[in-house]
Amino acid sequence: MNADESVHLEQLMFVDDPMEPNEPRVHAAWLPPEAFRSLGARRVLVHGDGLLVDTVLHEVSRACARYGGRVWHSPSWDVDVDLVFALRGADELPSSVVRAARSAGESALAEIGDGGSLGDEGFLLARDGDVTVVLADAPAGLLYGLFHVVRLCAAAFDPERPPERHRPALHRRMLDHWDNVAVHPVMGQVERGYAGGSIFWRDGRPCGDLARIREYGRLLAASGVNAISVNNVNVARTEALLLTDRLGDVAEIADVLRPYHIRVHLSVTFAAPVVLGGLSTADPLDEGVRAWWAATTRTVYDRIPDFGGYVVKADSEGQPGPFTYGRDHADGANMLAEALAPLGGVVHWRAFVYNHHQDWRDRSTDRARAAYDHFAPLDGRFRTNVVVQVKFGPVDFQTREPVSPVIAAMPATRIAVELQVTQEYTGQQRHVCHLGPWWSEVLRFAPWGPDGRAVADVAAGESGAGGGLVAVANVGDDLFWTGHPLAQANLYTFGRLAWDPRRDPTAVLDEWITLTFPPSATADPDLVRRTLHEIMDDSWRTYERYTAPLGVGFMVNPGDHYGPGVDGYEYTRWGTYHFADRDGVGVDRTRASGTGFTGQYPPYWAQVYESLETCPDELLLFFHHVPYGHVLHSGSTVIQHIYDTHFAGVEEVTAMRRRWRTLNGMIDPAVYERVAERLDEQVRCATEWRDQINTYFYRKSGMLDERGRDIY
Ligand code: GCV
Repeated sequence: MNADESVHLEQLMFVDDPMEPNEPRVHAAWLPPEAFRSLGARRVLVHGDGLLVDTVLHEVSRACARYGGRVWHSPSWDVDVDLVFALRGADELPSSVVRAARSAGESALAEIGDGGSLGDEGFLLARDGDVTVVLADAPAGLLYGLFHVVRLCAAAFDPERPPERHRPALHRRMLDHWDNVAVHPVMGQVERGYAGGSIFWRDGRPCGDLARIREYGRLLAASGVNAISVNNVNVARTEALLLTDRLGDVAEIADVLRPYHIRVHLSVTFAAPVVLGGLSTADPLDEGVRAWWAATTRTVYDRIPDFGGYVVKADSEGQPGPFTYGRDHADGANMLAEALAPLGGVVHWRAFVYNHHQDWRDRSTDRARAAYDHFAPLDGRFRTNVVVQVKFGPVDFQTREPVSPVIAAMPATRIAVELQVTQEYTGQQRHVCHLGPWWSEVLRFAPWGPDGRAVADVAAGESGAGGGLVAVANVGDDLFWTGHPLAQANLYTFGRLAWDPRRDPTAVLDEWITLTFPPSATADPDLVRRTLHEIMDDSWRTYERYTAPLGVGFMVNPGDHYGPGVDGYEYTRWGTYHFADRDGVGVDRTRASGTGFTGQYPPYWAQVYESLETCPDELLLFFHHVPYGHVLHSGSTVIQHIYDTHFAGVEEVTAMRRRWRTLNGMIDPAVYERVAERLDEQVRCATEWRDQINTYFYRKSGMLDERGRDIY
């Protein structure tokens, strides 16, 4: 590639206009200007009013200014157009094209059936002769319809395109930022953040780059996300003040994100009445405490009328909570819910509660049991604006875990399922690990057995009243947002699966590839697409192959959770053990002889997991302690499986790096270099995992690799 081509590629991939001229530019991620080419070359009519319609208008105008199209906003004369965005309730216009477009939209909706409702966020896309029509009941639907047109590119204008209606399966599609306002002495600016500092906070103050926050909102809206919480669930002194003295800082973020239909939530400390209000107690049943929360919450809504609500981590890993006052989680959550209810807010109360002061000698305590033991008995006691937010697995965002039994245990409670986009345990954005297939597996899992409802159905709830899907965010102030440019795909995929959990994650990845690496911006689009799929499609399973085997989990370095530390947590208080000895490995969680965790599942899975005959290989060591010679359903022994997968994992990573190198000169050089550098680290780290895991189990078991490969 010559220098001119390189400059050209760079211009196509980076955003310049929304950024302050003196700020470092930021990667455009899945919204490069080029992705708007097809839309921007059209004649577009936008009909409707309001903040979000203005956003649509602004986006379309910007695209048209760049690519030669034209835009009209509710014109009172007839115009020839290719594309109409119209709100169903907007005033009639003396424009035949709008009338025709609307009536075509209405007939298409009638054809689709189901009362023709598009809801608060849905939209219809239909063709009317030569015109593409996007119709919505509410402005948010038009915004989502706009990004759908962007994703479709030329296909949005295909005369043969049948009408389609889109409505999100889940009402709340939320990202939790574990961003600290003040730099934490151990966790830094962003807890478990792998992409530089925070985009919201820097050294105790707002970071002030509102243009960047706006750009973030834009990206999130294009993926389908509609809510964020702006600070860490571990709330320290400075962060606590966001609720009161520093509410203005939160309001500023809310103002910037509002045009992209993103509601802001806040993590609060349960001890706020004491630490901020000067009360002597935070007892949820105390009248003074309730009055304090009610008054404080009213002040929040005075300043941020569309405020989403509170996120709370209570009685967990040292955070304060109702236990101090002899109350339970329902008492605590309901008190906050009571303050939020009249104002339309919700409290996301996290179920990540366990004893982090365990004694490893005590084999009867099982961290996996904890969330269920704490929360299942409380089902039916939570107010309707409480959302119990449950990590998808019973332990802690591992590369492989069973689905948390809490999800099926609280039919009378609104449940949100929590995923982790930030790659705390999945390579920390130094490794390629595309999580879409893993999340898809979790969301499709049917906790009551194959014919029952899926996890996604629980999160959606009856008539959409569920708690939704939440994930810990992975962005920072890094040039590429996510440190590893390919980790952007995880953020995008989260939003798209939250919108429609049934989507094929590979198709979502393909969509991300098309947007992020527009075919027109590369000399060989097929090579780019194919190579990215080859590298990313199976990368989560590759990561699993070279790390902790067969669902046993952890085995990471304590503290930073990066790289192998097979016995790192084995004798600690955190309750994450593998119990490997000379004869075997794994955690006996059966009812027959172990901790009884299998009994927390509805009968179908309780039975499947209980029995060695039926327990799936990939979760074997999560549920059972077995000898190294135990034969898996795959036909391999446990020990040979460990050796084989670890050698295979490193080979796959080496192949990823080789494949990536074929893209040199095909894509933006900055992206190329960043990924290349991270793949070198991935090869190094995967090799370290392979050698430590294989050597550890060889030394424990004394059993040779049947293929005689190097083990130390
Ligand atoms: C925000 C894990 C992480 C912690 C995190 C916690 C949580 O334990 O290591 O950093 O704290 O999960 O989800 O609250």
